[in-house]
Amino acid sequence: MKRIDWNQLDAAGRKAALARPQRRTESFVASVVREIFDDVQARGGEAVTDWATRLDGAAPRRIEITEAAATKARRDLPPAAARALRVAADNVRVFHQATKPEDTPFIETTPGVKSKLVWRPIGSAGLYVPGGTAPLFSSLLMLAIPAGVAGVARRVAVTPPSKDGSVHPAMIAAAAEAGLEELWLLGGAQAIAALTFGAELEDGVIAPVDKLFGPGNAYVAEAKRYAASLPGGPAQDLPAGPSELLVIADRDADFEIVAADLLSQAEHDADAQVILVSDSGTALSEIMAEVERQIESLPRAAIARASLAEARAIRVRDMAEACAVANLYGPEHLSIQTEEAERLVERISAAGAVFVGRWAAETLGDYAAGPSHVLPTDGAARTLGGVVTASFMTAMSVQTVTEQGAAALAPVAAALARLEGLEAHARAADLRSAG
Ligand code: HSO
Ligand code: ZN
Repeated sequence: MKRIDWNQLDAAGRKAALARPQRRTESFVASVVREIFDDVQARGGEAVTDWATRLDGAAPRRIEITEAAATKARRDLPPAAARALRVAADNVRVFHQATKPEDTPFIETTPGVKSKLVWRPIGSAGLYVPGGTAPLFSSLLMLAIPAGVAGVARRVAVTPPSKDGSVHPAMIAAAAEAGLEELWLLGGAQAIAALTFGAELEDGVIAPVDKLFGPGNAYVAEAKRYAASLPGGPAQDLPAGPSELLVIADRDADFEIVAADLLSQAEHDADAQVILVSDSGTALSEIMAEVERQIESLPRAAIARASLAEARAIRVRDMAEACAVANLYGPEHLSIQTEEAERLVERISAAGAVFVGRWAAETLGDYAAGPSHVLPTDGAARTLGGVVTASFMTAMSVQTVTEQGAAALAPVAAALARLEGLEAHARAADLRSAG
C-alpha cells in the first residue's frame, strides 16, 4: 500500500493519487473486441463457437435449468450453501420488489391536460456472469432476480466455462432460485457479440437482446461499450470493471475489521483497487500492518498482493476532507468505519454502495443484504447508480387532453411552433383549438 499525505500534494499529485491502476492497453483490447464482433456479425454462431473454443477451450453449451437439474445441483452443494443461496435470493427479491418503481398518478398541468409516467419492462436482457478465477454465481442472483421482478420476458445469462469445461452446481442452483430460463456456458467478448447479433449454436439459438448487463473483465466491458455504440445495438447498464473499495476509518475503527474488508476486495482481481482514508496516522499504520498479518493465510494471497501494490493509504486532515476525497474518487463501494458513521453519509455524493459502521461488511452486501452488487466502477458512480429494478424498465409518459384542455394549450404550442419556424406543428395545434 502506498502511503500518501493528501495535504502535501498539489492538484496534479492529488489527481495521480486517485488515478485508477493502468490496465492492459485499451487499444489492444478494443481491436480484439472489434475483430470478434466483425467475425460474429459475418459468420454468426460458427464464429462464436470458434472464438469460444480458441479462447476458453470449449464450445458454447446450453445448461438446462429443469427441476431435476436444480435438485441435483442442490444435492451436490453442502446443505448450508444451498440454504444460504435461498436466503440471499429471497433478500435480493424482497429489496428489488420493494424498490420497483410505481406508475405515477395523472398530473394535471393545465385544466384538462393530464400526464403520467408508466413503467414497462424491457423485452429482453442479456446477463453477463463473470467466471475467470472464481465463478460469481452471486452475480447471477444480483442480475436475474431484479430482471425477473421488473417483468422482463426473456432473461439470457452467459458465463464462461471453468477450465475443465464444467459448470459449478451453485450456478445451476442460483439460476433455479432466480427462475432463470436460459443459461449458456459462454464467456468473453464472444458471448457479448452473440447477445448482440444473435447466434445459431449447436445447443440452440441465442436471440439478440435489448440490453446488456453485468460486470466483466476489460474485454467484456469493452464489448458491452462497443455493442451499445452500434446502430440498433443493445443498450448497456453501466461500466462495471474490477472491484473497488474505499474505506474511511478513524482512530476508533476496528483495525482488524478494516484490514479484512480491504483484503476482501483485493482478493477479487489483481486489477481490483482498495483505498484507505484516515485522519489518523496511527490508524493508517495499524491497518497496514494488520493487512500484512492477515494476507499471509489467504488462499488468494498472490492476487491480493498484486492488487495491494496499487493500493493507497491516504492521510487527510479531518472527516470532511475524507468525504471530499471519497467523492472525488467515486468508489464502487464505500465503507465508513468512524464514529457517527451514519452522519457522514450525508456528505457522500459519489459511491455505488455505502456500508455504514462496523457491522456492515461489504461482503454482506456482495452476497445477501438485498441491493444488487452490480455497481459502477472507474468513477462512473459520480453520475450513475448501480443496477436496480428500474434498470430493467423504461418510464413511458402517457398524455391525455380534453377539448377544454386543448383550447387552453393549443395556442401556446402553436405560438412556440411558429417561433421555431415549424408551421406544420402549429397547424396541427390550431386544428385542436379552432372549435
Ligand atoms: N464485490 C464484487 C461482487 C462480488 N463479491 C461477487 C463476491 N462475489 C463486485 O461488486
Ligand atoms: Zn466482492
